[in-house]
Amino acid sequence: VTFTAEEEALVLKSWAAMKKNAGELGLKFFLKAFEIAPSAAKLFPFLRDSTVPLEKNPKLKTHAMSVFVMTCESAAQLRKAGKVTVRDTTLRRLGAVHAKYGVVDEHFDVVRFALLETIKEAVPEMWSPEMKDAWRVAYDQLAAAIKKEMAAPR
Ligand code: HEM
Ligand code: ISQ
Repeated sequence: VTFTAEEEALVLKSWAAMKKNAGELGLKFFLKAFEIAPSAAKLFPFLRDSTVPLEKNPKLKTHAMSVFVMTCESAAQLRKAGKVTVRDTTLRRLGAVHAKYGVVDEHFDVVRFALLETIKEAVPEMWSPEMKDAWRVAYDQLAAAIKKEMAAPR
């Protein structure tokens, strides 16, 4: 896919504005995803086995942030190489982890919707159709790479 410097900049500037509130952002992101697909929460072992309330879960912020960070990296890779260039070993691990926990295609749509909504609410003053599209493409390309790895015979 073609991904321009302008599209990359839209992703990176909104992330720069958001990451100061990483904790709150991470919680919102999870809550949105689980509001749409409550059953998806059960896929996360650290939530399923947890006795503390969601907002106090120490793993939540780091987990949610990795989706944001990887999507930003995806944007940079798409601009430079025209494709996602996550390291092979990282991709293998991501494919294996998501396959193991029973993640399916529909879950990726739920997470994309939650991601875009979270960003829209975090930076309403910057939000635009162009920004939404840039995040969507970066996420979809990354998701496609993970899904492909999930389906690969090992
Ligand atoms: C774990 C990223 C989509 C559910 C992870 C990890 C990362 C990650 C970095 C940690 C892997 C590790 O332990 O090495 C992403 C990205 C996604 C994505 C970038 C989309 C582009 C999804 C979707 C679901 C999901 C759609 C389903 C709702 C999980 C679960 C784990 C996980 C259940 C395991 C958590 C644990 O080990 O405690 N993901 N993920 N992910 N992800 Fe995702
Ligand atoms: C997918 N994988 C890891 C962490 C996540 C946090 C929120 C929503 C989706 C996720």
